[in-house]
Amino acid sequence: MSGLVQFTKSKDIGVITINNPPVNALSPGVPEGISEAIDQLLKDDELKVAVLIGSGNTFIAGADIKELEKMASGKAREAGLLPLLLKIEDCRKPVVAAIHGTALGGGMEVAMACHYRVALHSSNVGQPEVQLGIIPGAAGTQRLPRLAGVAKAVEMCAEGNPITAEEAYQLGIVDKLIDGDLLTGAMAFAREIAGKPALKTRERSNKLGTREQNAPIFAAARENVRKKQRGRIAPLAAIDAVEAATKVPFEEGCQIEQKLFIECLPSPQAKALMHVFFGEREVAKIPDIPKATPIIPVKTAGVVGAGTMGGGISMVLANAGIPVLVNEADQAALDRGMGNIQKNYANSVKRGRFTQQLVDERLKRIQPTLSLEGFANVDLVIEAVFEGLALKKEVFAQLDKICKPGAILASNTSTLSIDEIASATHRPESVIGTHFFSPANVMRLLEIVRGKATSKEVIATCMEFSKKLGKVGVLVGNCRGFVGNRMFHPYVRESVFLLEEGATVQEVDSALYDFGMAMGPLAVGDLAGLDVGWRIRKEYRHLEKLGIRQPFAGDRLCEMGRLGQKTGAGWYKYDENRRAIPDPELTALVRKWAAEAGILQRRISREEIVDRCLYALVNEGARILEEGYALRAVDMDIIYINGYGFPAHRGGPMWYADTVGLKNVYNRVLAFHKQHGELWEPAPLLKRLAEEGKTFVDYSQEQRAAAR
Ligand code: T1G
Ligand code: NAD
Repeated sequence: MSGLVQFTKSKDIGVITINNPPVNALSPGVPEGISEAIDQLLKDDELKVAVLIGSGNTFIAGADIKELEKMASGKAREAGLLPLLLKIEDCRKPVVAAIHGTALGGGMEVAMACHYRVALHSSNVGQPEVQLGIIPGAAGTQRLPRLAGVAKAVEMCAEGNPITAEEAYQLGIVDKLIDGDLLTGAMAFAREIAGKPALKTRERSNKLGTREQNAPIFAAARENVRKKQRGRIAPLAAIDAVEAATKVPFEEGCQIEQKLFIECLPSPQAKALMHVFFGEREVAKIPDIPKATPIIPVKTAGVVGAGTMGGGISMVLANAGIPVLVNEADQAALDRGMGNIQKNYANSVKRGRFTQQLVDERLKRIQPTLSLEGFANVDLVIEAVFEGLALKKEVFAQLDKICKPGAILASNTSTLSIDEIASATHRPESVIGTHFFSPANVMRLLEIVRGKATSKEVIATCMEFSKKLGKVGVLVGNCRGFVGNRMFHPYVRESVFLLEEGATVQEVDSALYDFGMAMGPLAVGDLAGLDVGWRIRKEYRHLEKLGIRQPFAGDRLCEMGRLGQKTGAGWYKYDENRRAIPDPELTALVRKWAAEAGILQRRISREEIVDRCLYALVNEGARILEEGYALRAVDMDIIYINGYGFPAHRGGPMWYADTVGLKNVYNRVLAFHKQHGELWEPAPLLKRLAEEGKTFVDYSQEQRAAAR
């Protein structure tokens, strides 16, 4: 038997152990090993029953996604798991799946083909395939409704979120919850059921419901997918497959599932989502920072400034169990900040997200203070005062005097230089940027900004800490706007140019919304406040080259007091519930301004809107990548998906450009360059890769190889 699966005997129980670290994925050799173990179980007359268990931290986390990627691009073929699962299910000696960690995807499917399932309380089970752009491929959509009932099976297969062992037990997926040692508990259970007939999941039908009962369940599930997973194909395919389980016999249902699985696997969405899966893990790897780099323990924290961001950041810390001191400039601001935090938590209780007790515990961890004295003992400080260099330097100089040696001093600045801020201290090695996104307690992205003196320990700690906070930390270099906002700037610029050239607000926003963005760029501007960009533009106006077109309509809006949602009007008008209302008068006004400025008005296609906005972003991305401010193209993809509402099923902006073909992107950029001038100067890296027929992924791989 391969080293990936071991078969041992313990009196009359055969123990099949999967040993394929780190997550016991069903890589080549594992299914074969299980199959051989079943043969041995059947051959050996002493054995009455078997336990199937995973070694290490988990049961089976599913198919090997690296293999799926190869299959998706036609580089590998696999027989599939279905024959193995039938073999397990048809085995006349019962097989008990013993679950700890996670039983996901193919792992869940193996467990459901076993005759019984026992699980540790701490474990989770699920069919997460849709999150990879595919559907269960080994009868998960057929066996799960037979165990869990149709409604829950549809939800699990279409949304992909795992459930706890506790819930799985309530639903009948798991037969027994185990306290203490899993193998001991599983063997005791196996002995209890040893003489009994082996139950076959595929022969159960009492939970499959009637057509009348099921029709509204499927209709609601489809509607839900259209709303919450806009543009994705796999969730709808998963629903079709579960529906088949309720209408046709098991074997036929499996064929329908296979057909849908094979359609999803090579789809651009599946390739993009698998890229995102590995990308989210890759961003944690920093080439010059070894895994063994010491981590600074962060047990307590301080936040300076309790405004929009400081308040949200304090909640993020408290939610992760860290006691936080929150400092403000004066009592009124402190009361306002604490009031907002309390209001936010109260809303989560109202919406049923948290219990009152949980919120009380969290609130207790947030201590308001007007003095920085208490900051002498904290391990980490996050500064979130107004965006102004002089003020930030003053705050850091104070922190330098007060904080203990080794404390991490972080700034939430979105535009200022971390090196400049660090220069106000005598310990620039302890200074770093932690750029949270608004609302900080909701958005998953954390840009971690490395200054030129920031120590490896401080970087490693912040990367690790981001996970504890439930964020995806992406390390970026210290350039203006860092990575996310630097790319966002030309994207927004083009959206305003398009208005000035004759597109309407809705045309611009709906083209990008339909592409898959969570919101159109103009609606985002209204949400964030148009004055943010206005102020930055005014501050940096002296750096603008003369004779180069700049968008002006946004600034005019600000001059009129239309700052966005907060003033009831920006690009849109807003009703008292902050619902956006199109404003034809504004369109007319922009057209008038444009005519006065001599800008030709024309009809603009949706395709041009998408290309102008996204290729401006990608062109800047190519510059950032070549300058080394982002480590890899995929880092920018992860930034955009988690911080800017870019659709994950398109893989992020750089991956999207790769899929369009860099030659095509480059040609379009060249055409815009000709038409619109200097701002569209193609990035040298984009030009080079286009000419060499390569992708951004190729470039990142070459960079990695060269660094070795
Ligand atoms: N295949 C290959 N590699 C995997 C993997 C998998 N299924 N799961 C994890 N890894 C790698 C991961 O890239 C990382 O590598 C390391 O393991 C640790 O992961 C037939 C078609 C299990 C909850 O979608 O959700 O079954 O970065 O950092 O936080 O119907 O990994 O160290 O080199 O995430 O402890 C369905 C995906 C597949 C589960 C563990 N299964 N995995 O989380 O560690 S499709 C999934 C996870 C399928 C069938 C179908 C999580 C985890 P490296 P990690 P973690
Ligand atoms: P804000 O105006 O809402 O809050 C700033 C707070 O800092 C105010 O409550 C103010 O009273 C307080 N403050 C000012 N001086 C202080 C001092 N000396 N000591 C203690 N407190 C002081 O601003 P914000 O939107 O929370 O932004 C804070 C920082 O986060 C800025 O650097 C900003 O660029 C950055 N940022 C903002 C966003 C966003 O969307 N708002 C997103 C990412 C980053």
